Amino acid sequence: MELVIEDLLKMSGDKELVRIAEKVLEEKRLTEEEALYLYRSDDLALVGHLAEFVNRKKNGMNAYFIINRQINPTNVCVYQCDFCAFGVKRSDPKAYEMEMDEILKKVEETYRMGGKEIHMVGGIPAHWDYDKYINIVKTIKDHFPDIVLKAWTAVEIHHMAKISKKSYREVLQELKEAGLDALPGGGAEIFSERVRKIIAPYKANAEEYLEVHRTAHELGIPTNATMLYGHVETLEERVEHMKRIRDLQDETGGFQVFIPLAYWPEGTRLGGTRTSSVDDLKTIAVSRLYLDNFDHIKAYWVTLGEKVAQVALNFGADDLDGTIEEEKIVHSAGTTSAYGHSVERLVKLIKKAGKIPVERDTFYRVVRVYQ
Ligand code: V47
Ligand code: SF4
Repeated sequence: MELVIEDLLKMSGDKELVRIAEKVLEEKRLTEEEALYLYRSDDLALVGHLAEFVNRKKNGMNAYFIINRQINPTNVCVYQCDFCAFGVKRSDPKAYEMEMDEILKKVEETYRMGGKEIHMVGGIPAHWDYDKYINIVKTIKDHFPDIVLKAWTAVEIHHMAKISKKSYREVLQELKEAGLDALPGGGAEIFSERVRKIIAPYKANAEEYLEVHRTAHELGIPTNATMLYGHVETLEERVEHMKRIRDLQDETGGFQVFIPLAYWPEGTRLGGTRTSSVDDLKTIAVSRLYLDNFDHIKAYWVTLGEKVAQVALNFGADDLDGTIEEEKIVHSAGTTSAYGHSVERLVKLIKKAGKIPVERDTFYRVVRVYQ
């Protein structure tokens, strides 16, 4: 790998790119300007090789996946973010709310299949009270104490704090006592105030998102971080977003994985076009290179598509997420990926990428290696 990078460096006529590459090889931290330079570079092969070089130092040839299920208990949402085709008003014919029995049935199916994780997030319905969120967590964990519950985004936690007049700490502590194990990374979008005003003016802002995650880390609840890219943001705003996440990770070390989410425009009020594969791969690579304090970068197959996600495993990513079963959020916005994948399919995707498939749990502990 180093030999290939050396050849690519020799062929590159770009002195600044070569300087940054040498910095990466010496394991030095990149500045925001350098991350931006990599983003703007046309030398996708070199940027990708550098990211993969760093990834292999951290994860060897392992590529992770998990047997999990996404459950979205409701799509009713007061916020109506312009990039989202999932959240609808309560009066919308597409609006739904799951009963507790339905949620438990889905958890049970996953549990019987050997599933390790339930990833549960939804819209923000104005008529749900605080106890409802706590009860959903408690009921799932009372019935299935072994399943790991990664539930409610920072946006939902912020909302719970608002309606219950409790602090983030109190809400997270009560959820933890009810059985919550981890927080997913959703709701981050892009932290820039300019962008948030356009795409998501009403929900928790950057400071609130980061404060929820900081508090969760302090309480020993691990969390994930995301970035929704490819809509109205600039490359500078993407790097600024990653900087705020890297800074918090320096402070707490509580993030497990960074997940770039490619924007899908269909059926959204914001509209726009899909990201290119080059942009997707560069975003994976730059996040691997810039976020030197993250062990894991997820190539989320739902937004990237199976093929780009598979290639991303050679551009710095080491995780595909999981079997998922029934993804609804990005499917509402037109993704052409499957709703879920079998273990066999994920194992094959990873093997064909030249990597070793490793089934993991939510905390990246190894469950099974598929040699
Ligand atoms: O916050 C909404 C995104 C997120 C669209 O933590 C869209 O392991 C693309 O965060 N096009 C929720 N994306 C999903 C999420 C997630 C997914 C997988 C794993 C984890 C994890 C977290 O979905 C939202 C938003 O950023 N989203 N609309 C759209 N039109
Ligand atoms: Fe609601 Fe989340 Fe969709 Fe925004 S992104 S409308 S908060 S479901």
